[in-house]
Amino acid sequence: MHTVKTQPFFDQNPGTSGLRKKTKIFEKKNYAENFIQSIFDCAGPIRGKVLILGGDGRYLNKKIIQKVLKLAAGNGFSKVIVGKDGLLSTPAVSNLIRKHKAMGGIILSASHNPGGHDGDFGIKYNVENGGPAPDNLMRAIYDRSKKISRYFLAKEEDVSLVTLGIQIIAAMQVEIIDSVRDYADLMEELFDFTAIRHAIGRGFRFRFDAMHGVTGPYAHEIFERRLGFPSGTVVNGIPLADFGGKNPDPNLVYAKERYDMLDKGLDFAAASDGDGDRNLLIGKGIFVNPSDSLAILAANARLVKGYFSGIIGVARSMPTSTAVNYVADKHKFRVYETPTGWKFFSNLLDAGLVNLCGEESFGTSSSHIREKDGLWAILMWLNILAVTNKSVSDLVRLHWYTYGRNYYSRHDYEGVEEEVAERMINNLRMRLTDLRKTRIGNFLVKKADDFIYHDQIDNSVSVYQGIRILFQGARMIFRISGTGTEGATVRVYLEQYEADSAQHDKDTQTALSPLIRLSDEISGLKLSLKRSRPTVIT
Ligand code: G16
Repeated sequence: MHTVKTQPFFDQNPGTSGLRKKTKIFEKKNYAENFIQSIFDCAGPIRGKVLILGGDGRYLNKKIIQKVLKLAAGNGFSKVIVGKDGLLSTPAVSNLIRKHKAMGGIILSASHNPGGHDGDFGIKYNVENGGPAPDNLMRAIYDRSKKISRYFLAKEEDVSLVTLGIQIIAAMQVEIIDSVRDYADLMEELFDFTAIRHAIGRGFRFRFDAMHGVTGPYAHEIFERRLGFPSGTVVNGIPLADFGGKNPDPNLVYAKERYDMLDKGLDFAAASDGDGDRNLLIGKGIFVNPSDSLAILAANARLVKGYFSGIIGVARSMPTSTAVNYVADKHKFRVYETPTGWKFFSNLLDAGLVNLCGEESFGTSSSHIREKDGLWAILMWLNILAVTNKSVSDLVRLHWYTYGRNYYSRHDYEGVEEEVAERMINNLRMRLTDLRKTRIGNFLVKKADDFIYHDQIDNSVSVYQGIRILFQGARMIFRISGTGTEGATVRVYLEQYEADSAQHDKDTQTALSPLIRLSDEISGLKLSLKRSRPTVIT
């Protein structure tokens, strides 16, 4: 065991989901060690505890796994459970923490951000309930990282990540496990695989794009081996350090090929991101908006084996559309509105107040773990499609007919200078009082505020969680992303409710155009950011 002297870095401030930076920053001497030791210093007594460890396979994954193992041994863990080849999806880590009653888990991933030497890297810490570390712990870790002067290390040889079984470093066990089996077993418990097999027998055609992220091995096992979809159903299934040079981001821009694929006779196509917690869903001629997906899953959950007893409550992040609220009104369950970040759902899930959660950022999941779960969402859809024998498009349209349609879109302005972005948001914040009760064009402002979240379980308060301007049946929200690694990303979320089914076939951007114009008028966004259009529209 060695105590190694170090100097603090002052930029290890975790964002929405762990510490995310350019890969090259993580290559600086002691950079990763400092942050990991800061986690260990703050996460609670370690001696004799178990840690789960894995990542999405991106560049640096294996190297940092070896560092975490030596630091874990140096800090007194009794055992670290690691996915074979250093691979574990974010949902799989959450499941393993719960299954092994581990103290927590470290996930090496920058999620949907690009990988490779010129891309991004990230370190996330999940706590004993399997969920992302709460805000107060992340703040403590950041504070610690600014003062750190030493870390504890076992100076041992690297561990082989290929051989399943137990190895020892210092006095600590390292168990290399099959990354996929436990997670695939859990999915088989929750979903009716027989019903999905019958749909395959009826000629149902499906394609899954793993985008060279971590889900490839999971998807081959679940879709092809266990469910019996033909081989070739899973594409880009080999995890690569640079995701094949593409962004492992399953939005319509980066996964356009999947959308185009639907013309080739498929019934359903889906994709997941680098670490397997996001999902993209596409049917013939239709992209399922993540907010709509949440609402549709809530409305149909009772059709699915693991959810026969129905929805207890749903939590959605504040910017996620209110589509699920219309389902809740009809089916009499409560909707909780939380800030952006999966960590805010954990308390509600632990307290048994909700069993379904979702975010506009392509994340949906249930109480089976404490993370968003890409393959879970896709299997939930497959199960519903199989038992209803309806097409994706029919299900979505029937849903809109029953509950109304929430036209919804997010406009992202990426790579903005941080100061410029902050100034724009601050200016808007200062105008909120004046905006209240004013009429702008056809829109009467019902409410204008800066979202504050009071967690009813631990009484914590989170401020500055997004500027919201609410109208009758419409909303616009402005916030700065907490996951970017280059400058700031300004996000504008736009939503317009339409009850009349004769008006449900409009193009989303066209339907939202009055609101889009108004959002610029109110915020002066394009002028202050010096941009004529968003970088990405989803
Ligand atoms: C992370 C968080 C999500 C959040 C998303 C976007 O996802 O886990 O809860 O919605 O970032 O956050 P932001 O709008 O601040 O960029 P992931 O998949 O990147 O880990």
